Amino acid sequence: MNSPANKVPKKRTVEQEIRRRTIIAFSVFFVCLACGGLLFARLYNEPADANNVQPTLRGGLKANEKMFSLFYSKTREAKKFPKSDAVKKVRVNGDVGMDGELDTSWRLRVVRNPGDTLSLTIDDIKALPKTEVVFDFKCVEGWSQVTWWGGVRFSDFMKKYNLVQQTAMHYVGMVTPDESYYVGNDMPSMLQPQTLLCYEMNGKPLPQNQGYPLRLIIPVKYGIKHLKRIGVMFFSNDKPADYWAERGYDYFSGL
Ligand SMILES: Nc1nc2c(c(=O)[nH]1)N[C@H]1C(S)=C(S)[C@@H](COP(=O)(O)O)O[C@H]1N2
Ligand SMILES: [Mo]
Repeated sequence: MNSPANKVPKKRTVEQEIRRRTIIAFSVFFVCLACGGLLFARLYNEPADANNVQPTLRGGLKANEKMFSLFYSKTREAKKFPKSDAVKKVRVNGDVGMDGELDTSWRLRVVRNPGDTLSLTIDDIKALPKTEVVFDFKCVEGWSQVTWWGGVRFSDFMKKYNLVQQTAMHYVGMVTPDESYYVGNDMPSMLQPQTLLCYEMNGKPLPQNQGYPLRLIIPVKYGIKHLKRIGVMFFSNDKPADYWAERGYDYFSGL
């Protein structure tokens, strides 16, 4: 049974071994190439959805989104910085829905329920307790900046205006006054303590091109979600329309 003869492996010559390994390497290479080719052909020929994204790619994005929202915790905070780290010259990026200057007729319209809209002045909002955040603002384009913002915590705002019932909804939608830029954010991210209805930057009123008189600051999300110049705010269980998600970006856009 265990005779030494059985244990001696069949010896290959060096040339045989090289040939064997070469064949394996090429086989693996061609199998991978074929798989890659098939996948590419499939994606290439697949009809795009209404937002110009192939369902397979969209599926990947959805899976990612699900994974990240599973890991999301309401208490998670974006890294904090001292005010002295905040840049003086804050980059201006994105001007959709920002045409022209706003005058004093601006109001924040909050749709408490369909057909029941609250109308608030900027002084109403400034009368609420102020919170400041200094965090690293990140844009999907690949730049980031430590910036300093002031305003009322969204969660404080919801309490003060008796909107606690609405915090049970899954999403908050926001739209610019001209309705050309719009975002949807999930409620847990909105209720996170660093999320602000923001009216100050570097301790001064927001400049026009940075969202005067009121913008969203939501540090757990990429820049695309920080809507400037809020006109209307509403609550819903379905995903509100989202400008960049419609153009193929991740709806969750979490950090
Ligand atoms: N109304 C409006 N808000 C917007 C945008 C826009 O085009 N219109 N662009 C977004 C993007 S992509 C980024 S990175 C941030 C930039 O904010 P900032 O101009 O204050 O740096 O605003 C976001 N909010
Ligand atoms: Mo951005």
